[in-house]
Amino acid sequence: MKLTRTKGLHGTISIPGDKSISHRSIMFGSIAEGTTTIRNFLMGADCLATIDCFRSMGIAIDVSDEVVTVHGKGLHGLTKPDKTLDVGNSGTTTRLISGILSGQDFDVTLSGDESLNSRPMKRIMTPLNAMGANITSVHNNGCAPLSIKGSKIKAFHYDSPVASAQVKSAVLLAGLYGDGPTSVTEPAVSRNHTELMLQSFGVDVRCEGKTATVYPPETMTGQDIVVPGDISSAAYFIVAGLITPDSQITMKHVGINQTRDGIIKVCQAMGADITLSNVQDDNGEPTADITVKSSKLHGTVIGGDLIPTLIDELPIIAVLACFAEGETVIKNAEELKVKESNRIDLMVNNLVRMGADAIATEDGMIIHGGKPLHGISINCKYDHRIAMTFSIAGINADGETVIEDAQCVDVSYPTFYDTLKQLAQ
Ligand code: SPQ
Repeated sequence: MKLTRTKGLHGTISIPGDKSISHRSIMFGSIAEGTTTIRNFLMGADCLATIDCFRSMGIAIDVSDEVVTVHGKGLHGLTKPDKTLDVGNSGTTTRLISGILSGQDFDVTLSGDESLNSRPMKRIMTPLNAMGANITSVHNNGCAPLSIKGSKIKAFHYDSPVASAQVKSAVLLAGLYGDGPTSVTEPAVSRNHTELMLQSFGVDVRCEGKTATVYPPETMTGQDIVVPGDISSAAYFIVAGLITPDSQITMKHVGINQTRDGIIKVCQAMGADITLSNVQDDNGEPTADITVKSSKLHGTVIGGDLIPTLIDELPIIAVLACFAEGETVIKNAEELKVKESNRIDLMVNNLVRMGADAIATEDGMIIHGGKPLHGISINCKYDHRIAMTFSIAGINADGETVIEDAQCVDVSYPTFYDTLKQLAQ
């Protein structure tokens, strides 16, 4: 994909469904009784991997343009797949499904692509095995492929060392099969879609401060779900609208759950012209239309409890910082190193190649904004968020930017380049 400077971005767009919520809707629909319908489901490669995994375990899932229908078979209705489950590039699929598979009465192996199979899995193996699960790393390196032998699950409390929704969700989902309540306390609250959606499926889930507790249900009941637009996908156009001169973009029906809305707070702190309207609620998930206009921005400090609320947006926030006056510091974000790529290194190295004043730190980066960027050719290590981030940088840089592996945007935003083109017309 080749990108050059764009004059201005204008228009109103809808944003594809939230990836985190789409995954969970398939998983919970599969282990609920009856039918779950899902509208605005994200047809990205990661969520399609989740569908394939549950189909391999005997769940009928109908996919049409308008609606995905999951014919759930209840908490104990999954059947042993006849092959290794292929989780593709998706950390969410791997970690959440491991929680569910821990409590089944069959054994399974799961594996993904090269990037997925190098991401840390001990963070879920440790608490799940402490609950009675039997999960081993096939190559004994703490990574997938994972072998999971179905086991009896005990009630458990986990003090998680990391603010991670995937760790929290893995433990809570195994807890559905426990012999008593299971709780997780996090250092900072991570996204709470698992808690909210389990509640809507009829499960007793209680949240107090940084602790979430699940009480094992007798059954779960299929639901009708409307997936909000993904704020992590909207983030590229939020930033594009703010840094591209002469722009105004409205994004309809975007999820603004307060465990995900850190990017809005950061934009406000940097002086952005960003407004929210038409605030609504879908199954406990708040949504709004977000409008941004080209803005004069200044640097800020991003760290602490804010980090889990914008962890996936930090690459595009780094680009925002390049167009802000003064210094932006991103700290407490060491989790960026264990995503689809090492997002600290990949961001800083390539921003510097484009002419930015950016340095990597142990737990984040420091950027001094205001230096003009120039186009380069970038290998994004097949990380969808890096590809979209440098595309937005590319339309605000001199010369030509080439995204070598641009197709990786299919993981979370297959129509990203069409939408960018539409806004630039
Ligand atoms: O699913 P995957 O590959 O881990 O995707 C990412 C992403 O950028 O899309 C992370 F690389 O999102 C995670 C997110 O970082 C999705 C997620 C979830 O749905 O529970 C939670 C976050 O990860 P974590 O480890 O902080 O819980």
